[in-house]
Amino acid sequence: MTLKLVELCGVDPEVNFSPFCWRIRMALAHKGLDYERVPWRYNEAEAIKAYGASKVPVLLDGEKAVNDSWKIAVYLDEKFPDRAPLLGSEGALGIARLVNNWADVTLVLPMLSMIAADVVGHLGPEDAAYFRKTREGFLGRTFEEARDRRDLDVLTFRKTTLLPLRLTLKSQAYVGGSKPNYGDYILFALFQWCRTVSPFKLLAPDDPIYTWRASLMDAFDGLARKAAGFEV
Ligand SMILES: N[C@@H](CCC(=O)N[C@@H](CS)C(=O)NCC(=O)O)C(=O)O
Repeated sequence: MTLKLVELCGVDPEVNFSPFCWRIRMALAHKGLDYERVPWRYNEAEAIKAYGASKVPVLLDGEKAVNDSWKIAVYLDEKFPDRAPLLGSEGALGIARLVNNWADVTLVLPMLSMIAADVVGHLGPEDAAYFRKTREGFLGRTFEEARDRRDLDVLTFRKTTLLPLRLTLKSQAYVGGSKPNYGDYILFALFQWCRTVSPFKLLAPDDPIYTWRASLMDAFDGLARKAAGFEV
């Protein structure tokens, strides 16, 4: 039975601009699993209700539906134990959970603030209105206000917010050590989300994080690099 991944897209189904969906695209590639991509847009809430979901990604495995990217990653390791582990030992899973929470609590919002204005042009009118209303609520400012301050915001983001990742990559090639694991995909997916919809340069080329991102863009035969997006 072919796996299916319900994933967020713009008017163009190739524009997949969800950090959470990109985590799972990288995870499925890591495990070498084939799957069918099912495009989903914000105005199709009904379509995923049947799976007990209000957000994507949703992974469909025959009759079973798994939603929430973290739960999907854990499910993939449990269901396909003979394929390359995403999380590995109990200890690795515990640390990856910390990375997942760090990403969601500390990184998503500042990144959204810097790229939100660029998302709107990729959406149909109904989704654009919904996206603006909900995300301006999260940000506490309009997209235009956010865009106007992003050249300053990015300096703090690079220097301070990303420092834990930079320090880690100074000692090891990947979050997973010598090879990438799900910890890398959690964080990489955030950068891939941004480059899918925005030409804004979140990283300076002399940053070890830039090199790490480039390496993951090339992984799996350039899955992420070949996807719709900007050169950043
Ligand atoms: N914790 C969830 C978050 C998923 C999430 O927020 N997905 C967004 C797309 S990036 C969504 O589906 N939002 C629907 C909406 O805002 O109505 C996960 O890791 O999968």
